Amino acid sequence: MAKPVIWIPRRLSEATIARARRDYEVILNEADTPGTAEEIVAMSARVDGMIPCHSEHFTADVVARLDPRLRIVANHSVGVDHCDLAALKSRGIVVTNTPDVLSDATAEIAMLLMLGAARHAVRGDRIVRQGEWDSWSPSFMVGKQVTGARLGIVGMGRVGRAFAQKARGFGMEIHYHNRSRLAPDEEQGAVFHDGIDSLLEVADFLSLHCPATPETVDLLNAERLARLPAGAVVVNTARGALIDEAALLAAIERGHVAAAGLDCFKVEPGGNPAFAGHENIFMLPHIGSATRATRDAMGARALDNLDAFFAGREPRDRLV
Ligand code: 8YV
Repeated sequence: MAKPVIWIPRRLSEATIARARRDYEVILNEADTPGTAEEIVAMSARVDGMIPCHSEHFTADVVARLDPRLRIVANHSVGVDHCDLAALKSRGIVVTNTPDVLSDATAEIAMLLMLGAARHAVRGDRIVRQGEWDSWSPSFMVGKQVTGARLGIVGMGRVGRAFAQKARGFGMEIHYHNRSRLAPDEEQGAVFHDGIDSLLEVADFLSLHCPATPETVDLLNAERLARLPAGAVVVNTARGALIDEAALLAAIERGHVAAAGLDCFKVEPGGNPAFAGHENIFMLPHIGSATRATRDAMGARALDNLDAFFAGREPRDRLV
């Protein structure tokens, strides 16, 4: 039987590409450029499945124009805000994602951002690197201590829980808000807040781990930022859409928020140039899941989902 044809628009890990080529007829975008709407639509007439990243946008308009040949979108991502799931469902296209396998890598980046923001990593690195480190004093670059502080987590899914686990190693007092309260064995002593406002009031450090949906856009707005304790640190490894960036900038500029660690932005790639002048904003270019082991695991999970689908089984991570 002929192998199904799949499109891989981005350069996934070598192990992923090798396994894909073994089991499928692969069309790979060697240029590794984000798939445009026109490319997605054109490819849909040539392939049975796709393994897109969050850089390929399946908007309602794109989905309406897809060729009926395309039967499955097996995302290489846990977040699916780049996909109009309702539109894909109405076209009968199966959609999967890659949960679990990226939780630790993303939690590591949240930890890096939290520590780096709290302890002046940007300025410290710059002055040493640029030869501007010409004095030292006990009052020099004094930061905010993480150990023992209160950590507020918004979204206690897999990544939120992985981050909480790492933060326990720093003796942090964990508070969280989630749609539903976790079971005690998952909570592990974390304090549940059934509303976000009471969580914000105790969050010396606040880390966002919820998906971007129409309900969570600008979740962290001016009013909510004002609820944080003075000198709080904000961390975002989830999606840029969750933060009103102008409000965050204003809170940083007036010192109410002491620092921020951001791996995602409203505009990607690129980020927010207005943040660049503030060394207490520690920024990374959306690399939460970018470790070799995790990229291999994400690729394997996406291929497992495709394999199940083409074998007539239910893909493990089917969303619609
Ligand atoms: C990925 C992500 O790097 O999985 C997600 O939702 O945001 C990132 O970890 C990216 O989506 C890879 O396709």
